[in-house]
Amino acid sequence: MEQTVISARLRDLLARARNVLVLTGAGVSAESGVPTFRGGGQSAVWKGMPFDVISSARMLERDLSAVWEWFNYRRGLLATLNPNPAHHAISQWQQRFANLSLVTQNIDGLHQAAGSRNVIELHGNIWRARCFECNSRQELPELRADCDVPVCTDCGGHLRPDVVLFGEMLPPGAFELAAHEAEQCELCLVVGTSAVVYPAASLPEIARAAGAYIVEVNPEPTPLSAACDEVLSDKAGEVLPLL
Ligand code: BV8
Repeated sequence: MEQTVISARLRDLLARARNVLVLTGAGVSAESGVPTFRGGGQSAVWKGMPFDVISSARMLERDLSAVWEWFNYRRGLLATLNPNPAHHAISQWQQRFANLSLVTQNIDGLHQAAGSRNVIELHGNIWRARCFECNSRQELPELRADCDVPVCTDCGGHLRPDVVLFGEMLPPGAFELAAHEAEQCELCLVVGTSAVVYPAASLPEIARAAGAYIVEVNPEPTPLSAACDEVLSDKAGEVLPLL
């Protein structure tokens, strides 16, 4: 495989930039063994259901225990996996840039496991649950074989995964903060996302409109590629440590 070419412009920006925004998707965790989503297109990901059906607000209303079974399965898988060189490279950038904003669509917690702090989790976190009644958040243990619905230790109400499902609003303030950082950044790195889920996919567009240099890291082209200043079409775990 020929070495990924990093342009002189990007090298210079990496040397001078103060405000850097990194947006990540499932692809940054692929080399850790976390399955990506669209790799499967609209095909079924769980018991004959496409991803944006089982992970939807409608499914939560219709069959909460099925949603828990799906997230228990994924937590069981994630419990055996570790951050990869892409996660570690990004966590080191916190010391490198004056203001590094890390915005992720991932719910796997691998950025934090690699040492990244103040991660803006646009779509929540699989290791937490939230109470329907009192809205309190609770940390979740690794493995729950059963699929019945856990109850809130504060009020006894039913808990739900503390993730953003399709058709649900993002956590209050999360997107607004990310959009603000996108407007301020000089360099925006978009790593491992198919850039089709909104409003997350609008962040690079906001950064670009504000004059930032947009770099995509993805072995496959995406709807965003044509709008990028530079595309590093390779695996994040191989490219990010080179930057
Ligand atoms: C909302 C948590 C307001 C749950 C997730 C505008 C236009 C069209 C549709 C909409 C729109 N606005 C809203 C919508 C609807 C919807 C949406 O965007 N639908 C899509 C399908 C078109 N958005 C919503 O519902 C959002 N909410 O808008 O609320 C509202 C409310 C009420 C009514 C109306 C509006 C909420 C969206 C969040 C849903 N929750 N996750 C869970 O995980 O189960 S989304 C989930 O899917 C992820 O978080 C992520 O966002 C997305 C998956 O995308 P990626 O992460 O990019 O992963 P993917 O597999 O697709 O791609 C991986 C990429 O990595 C590939 O390109 C591959 O080539 C690359 N790759 C692979 N290996 C590597 C690699 N790259 C680098 N290195 C490697 N080694």
